[in-house]
Amino acid sequence: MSHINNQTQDLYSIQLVQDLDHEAAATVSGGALFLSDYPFNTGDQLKISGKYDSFGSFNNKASWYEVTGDKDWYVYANEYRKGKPYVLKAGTKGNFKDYANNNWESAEPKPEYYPY
Ligand SMILES: [Ca+2]
Ligand SMILES: [Ca+2]
Repeated sequence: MSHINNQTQDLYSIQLVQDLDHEAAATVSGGALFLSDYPFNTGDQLKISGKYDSFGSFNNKASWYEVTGDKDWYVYANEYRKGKPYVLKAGTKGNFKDYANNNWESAEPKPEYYPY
């Protein structure tokens, strides 16, 4: 009985360590993508630090962005990162215009190797 309990605790510990590693890795390599509803970082804001299948109520709202950290980000005009990604370069910020304005619905840090 005590053997089973120990095993359960071990598995839990392992899971916890993996989660921490995951988060630490994302922080180091990904930075973050900041979005706001109105130009010049005004209105509702959304901070993204990993893969997003959908911005939810923030879909088709972003009119401004800032990329912190040293990784580029991909944003998509559809949910679930479908279609062609639009690249937001590391260290840049600005207002979205025309097609890019009020269109983004999902995002991810640019993968190391992308099949495009
Ligand atoms: Ca907007
Ligand atoms: Ca859209």
